[in-house]
Amino acid sequence: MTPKQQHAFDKSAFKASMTQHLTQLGRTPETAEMRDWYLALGRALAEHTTSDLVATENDLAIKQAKSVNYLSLEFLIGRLTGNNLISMGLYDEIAAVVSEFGFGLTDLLEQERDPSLGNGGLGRLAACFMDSLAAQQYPAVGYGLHYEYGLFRQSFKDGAQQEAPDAWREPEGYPWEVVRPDLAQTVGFYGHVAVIEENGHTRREWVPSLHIQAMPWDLPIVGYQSNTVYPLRLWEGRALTPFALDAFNDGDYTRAQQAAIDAGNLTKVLYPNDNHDAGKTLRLMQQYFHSAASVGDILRRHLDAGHPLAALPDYETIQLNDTHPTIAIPELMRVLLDEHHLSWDDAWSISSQTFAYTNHTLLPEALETWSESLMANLLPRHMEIIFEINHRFLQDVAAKWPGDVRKQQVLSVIDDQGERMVRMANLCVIGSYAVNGVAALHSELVKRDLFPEFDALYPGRIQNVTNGITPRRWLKFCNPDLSALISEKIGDQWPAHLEQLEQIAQYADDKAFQKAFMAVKKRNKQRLADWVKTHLDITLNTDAIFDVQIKRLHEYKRQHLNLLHVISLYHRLIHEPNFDMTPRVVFFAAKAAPGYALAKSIIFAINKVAETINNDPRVGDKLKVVFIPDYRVSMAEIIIPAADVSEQISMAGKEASGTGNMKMALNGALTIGTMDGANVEIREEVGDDNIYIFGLDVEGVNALREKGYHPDHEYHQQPLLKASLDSLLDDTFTPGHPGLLRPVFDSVMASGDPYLCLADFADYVRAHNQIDSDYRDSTLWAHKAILNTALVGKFSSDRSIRDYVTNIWQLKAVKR
Ligand code: 26W
Repeated sequence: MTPKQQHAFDKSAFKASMTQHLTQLGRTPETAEMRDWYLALGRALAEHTTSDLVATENDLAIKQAKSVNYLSLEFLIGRLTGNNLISMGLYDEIAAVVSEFGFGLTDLLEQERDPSLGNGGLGRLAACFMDSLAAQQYPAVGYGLHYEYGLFRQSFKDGAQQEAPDAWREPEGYPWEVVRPDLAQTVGFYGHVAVIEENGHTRREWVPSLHIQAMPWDLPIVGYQSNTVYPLRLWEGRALTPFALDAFNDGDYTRAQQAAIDAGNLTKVLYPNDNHDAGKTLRLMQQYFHSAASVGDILRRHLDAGHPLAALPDYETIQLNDTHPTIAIPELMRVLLDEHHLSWDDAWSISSQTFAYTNHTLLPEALETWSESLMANLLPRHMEIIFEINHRFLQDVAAKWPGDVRKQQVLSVIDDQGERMVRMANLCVIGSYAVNGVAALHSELVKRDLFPEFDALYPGRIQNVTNGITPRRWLKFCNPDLSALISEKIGDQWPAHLEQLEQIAQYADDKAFQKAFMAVKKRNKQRLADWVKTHLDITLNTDAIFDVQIKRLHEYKRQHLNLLHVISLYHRLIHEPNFDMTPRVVFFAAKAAPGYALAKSIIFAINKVAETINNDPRVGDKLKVVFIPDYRVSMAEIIIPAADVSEQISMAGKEASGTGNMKMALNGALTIGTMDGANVEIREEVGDDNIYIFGLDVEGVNALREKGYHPDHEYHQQPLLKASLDSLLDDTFTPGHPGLLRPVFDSVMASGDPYLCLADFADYVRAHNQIDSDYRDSTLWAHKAILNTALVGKFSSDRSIRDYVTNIWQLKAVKR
């Protein structure tokens, strides 16, 4: 079949297929409900993507080409149906089919539960990268875990976060996934290392005492207009039965029993921590399970294609998405040494040319370390291999810096100050041929502050690849009106060539275009306002500035700085008779890790402040505060097109990149932000006049720390700040219950304000005042908003992927 024939759409056959799938659900067109129709649609479409997936997998040209294997514990893919329809070029055809059955396609798409198989930025980035790999046809496989429960569902009870499990697959299963039992792997745990004598040689071999089956589920990553479907292969843990009792010695037996209970739970839940390493055994088990199954599958593909083991780096590269899959390095070494009997040097040469590592955070509490005793118990052979890697590495260090014990201490994989810990980031840098940060500033800080000695030891190894976002989901799909307006002006090739958006800059002062652009924004604001009315019963004024902060709740992201600004506006509205402000709606959406007390306190405080302000008749519709619960990809798709202002206000040096900043700028929002992460590069692209930069930069932060920072000085010197903070202590926002918001107050006072909210407050208020006045000049604002959309083409994840391909992976596109 030629590609054309393959994609020719046969409407009546497709309708028959949908009806057939309804039958399999035990329904008829007469009895079927909306959900059944959605499931039938998904399953009918999945027939096509599955056959394209298998065809892609068996494509000889792909088997002969080099592939990237993207290893990530998180893939935050969002709903697939709408996006896949766009990629398949079938959106309008299917809308017609669905309407003949009596439904609207958008209503049907709303039935899909988000697969929330990630926490935040890192997981969403992995999803954008898979999209861009498929769109540009760079051979790729994504490897992740098939969590039974995705990230918890969030609701609020009296303002406090409640968590509920997210059974995203529902009883009928997820229509897009297909189980691949023929590709199952077996993964070992615990046990001991056997020393085997063989014709004069001794070799070491791991004898695990527990085996767990890794069952792969494939989700289709459909390339935009590319006829290529790559697998996102998610491993599910299953207990292997029957239980091989005789394989255990007495000592291992009970432990293995206990472990078997864990085994059933292995891929039950996604760890909800974002940027915080909790060091739990089950998490290390998940990581090893993921790594071992993925390495096993990569080697199977490589050997099945007929390639020699030694040629692995020519055909496969393995990208480690942060340190979470680091254990894949000693696992590949173990397989090469113990199962294929390669020499250490040969195995190390293969392994160290195969792996590359991306660092996504500098926060010390996020840098993974595992206790050596825990690892030696769970993975005894891997621990030996890690020691050997480290031993050889420290010899190199000693050769480079003779007698420098401090260098050996900081570079060693083992941290032996206190309980001995394995530093996963060090293992990654040593075992990879490339390391990258995710924005220019972040990569510089990785070199300068996190890994200066590694940078000296391996010059050029640490690189930058600035993050990006897929323009298919984050403009074409989520903002159809703006997409149509853009296509009217510059044609419809921009979703695959985002730099073309630059051509709309010439319309930034065109009155008719400004009007159309702002009319689209207004409709998107109305769509969000309708959602808020329906779900939260808050009435919003769409002439107000829609000021948006949507991201995980973390102290370093400073949602509480935003909150202080909100409180200051409220204070002025009440206490300054002449105070006037442009009407504003401040939106928050954020989940807090369930064990992160301060993050939960900040959520509670935002909700209480919102309740008070929204119900105070003196405020009217000048100011509203909306906390949208259960932030997720499908919610972002509604919020982002409606944003006027994008809050990117982390303390400088702490946000590695940010990607929400890119999404909102692309949809015509103006950023208020610090000189942090990718904000720096957004400013470079859109120009100083079209972004609101405030606060201390990295040097300023360091200088202030050096000099000594005293938040109480700010408190006493800035009356508006003081008044705002004091209202957290009295009962302004918690009538009859003063003190409930004290944890937030204490975080910036008694606890020393570690992220310098108070130091940046005054300049933040100044920037917001500028926004307030600029927004009133609707021509000026339209000009700025259009230029944001026009000038952020650099942040397409297609460009990020090309950077990886050229500077790191060395892949060639395979056109199908
Ligand atoms: C071990 C616990 C844990 C879990 C997740 C530690 C660290 C993480 C992630 C690395 C946190 C994360 O998502 N980082 C974000 O990555 C994005 C994609 O590169 C960046 O845009 C964000 O700035 C960064 O915070």
